[in-house]
Amino acid sequence: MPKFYYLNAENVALLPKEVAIPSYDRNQIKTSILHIGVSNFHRSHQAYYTHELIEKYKELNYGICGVDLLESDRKIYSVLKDQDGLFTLYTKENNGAHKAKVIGSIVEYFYGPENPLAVIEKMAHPDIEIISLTIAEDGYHLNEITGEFDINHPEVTEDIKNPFNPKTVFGYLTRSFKLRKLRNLPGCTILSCDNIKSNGDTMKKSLLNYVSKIEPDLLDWISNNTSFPNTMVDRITPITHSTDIHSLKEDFQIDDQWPVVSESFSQWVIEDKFIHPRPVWDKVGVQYTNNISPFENLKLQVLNASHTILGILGTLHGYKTVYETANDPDFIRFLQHFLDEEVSPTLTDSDQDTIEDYKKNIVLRFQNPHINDQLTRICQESSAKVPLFILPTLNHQLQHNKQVKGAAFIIAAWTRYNDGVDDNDQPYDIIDTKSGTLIRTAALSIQNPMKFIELKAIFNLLSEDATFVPLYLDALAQLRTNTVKNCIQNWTGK
Ligand code: CS2
Repeated sequence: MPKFYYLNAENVALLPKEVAIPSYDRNQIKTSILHIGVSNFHRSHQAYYTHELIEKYKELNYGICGVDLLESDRKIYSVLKDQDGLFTLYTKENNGAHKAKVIGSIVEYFYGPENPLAVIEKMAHPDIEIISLTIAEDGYHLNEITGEFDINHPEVTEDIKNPFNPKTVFGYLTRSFKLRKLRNLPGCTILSCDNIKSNGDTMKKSLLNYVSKIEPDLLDWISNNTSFPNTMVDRITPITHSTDIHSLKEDFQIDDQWPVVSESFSQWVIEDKFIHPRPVWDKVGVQYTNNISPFENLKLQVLNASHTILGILGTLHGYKTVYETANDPDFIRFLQHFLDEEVSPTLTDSDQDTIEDYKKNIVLRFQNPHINDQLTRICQESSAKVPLFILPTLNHQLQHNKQVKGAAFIIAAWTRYNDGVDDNDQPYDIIDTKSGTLIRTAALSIQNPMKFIELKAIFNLLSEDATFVPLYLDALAQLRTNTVKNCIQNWTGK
């Protein structure tokens, strides 16, 4: 008997009993969801919920067709091809309990760079009722200040010039909608699953802006035949480590080239506006709502903001994981202080008990010692995350003449983070589309401390705010002469 089984359709039934495997016949599934961006997060979240729906309620009409559009996605393309779309979801709880479940909901896969026309045809196929997206914060090409679509982004202008060979999701959607219209087919629901406030509305606005430049005749069709529900998505999903691949073999006899690890917690709230009857995802834990805003605000301004803060501060200290940082009382004290004093007052659409429970719960989730969530993942693309997760709180507090000392410290720490060297003089990589500007400007701010916040493309007019500036300058001066740990100890009065 082999010690482990290579994961594919043929071998899945041979796996040991402890592994949950699909009990449904995957050949009977009709594909009605097309998902763009088959990331780890998509696999631990939307693909998981859809698998549960098929598994528990035999809803065979909800298969997923995975699609990737980026050159950098070649690996997932080849893994899913080799494994017949199957992969393992490896969940790990705080107490060490862990489970392996083979997810079977991705029944087809297309790779854009290899055959863009096939992707466009599939997106226009009448069976596809939902096109869902995880294209990450920077995939929306938003201008950080205005929050509006950046029509001059180089990738967008390329697609405008080459509409038949698109690279961006905007180019692909436009071509496929054009086909649907020409063929008199129904439209579909576009379901954004990214951590952006009003992600559906944002996608709609951006797409309409793009379409107005390239296919203005399509605008009415889109308005009448598509919908863009806003969603709140949540499940901490780190990158997969070779140790995870190894322990799945050891503990469960599964040889999976790219399993997905996640916490057991998961949440998905979706605005109830679908073009076709909505999937009954609510049977497997999804919440449909007509008021998404409180859910979005809690998630983005509390959880994602806290991640960004621990990511920046922890990296400066020399920590590598969320878990280490969240188990250090100094860092948690700083975080809690910021959440209590500066974030909670902005969450006017949630009641106090809900906010308090939420804050407690995220800290427990961050402290899970079995989720090896690297700070590099958290800090990646901070230039898109800080404006989404930290600046709304800061701006709200400033507008209401309320406390911004914590937010000023966080922005100063982000400036110091872009020096690229931690408090032990160890260098780290800054992985960001804007890394050149960030690193250069952080260096200039050693001589002229105002320089970094004068990056108007990120901070808008913050460098002119008389309340914020002195707090920021003071925090930056401290961070440049002292370790982050000492600074937060002083800061929280310890
Ligand atoms: C993280 C998220 O890097 C980040 O922005 O905060 O990926 C986070 O892990 C997920 O939103 C959790 O649901």
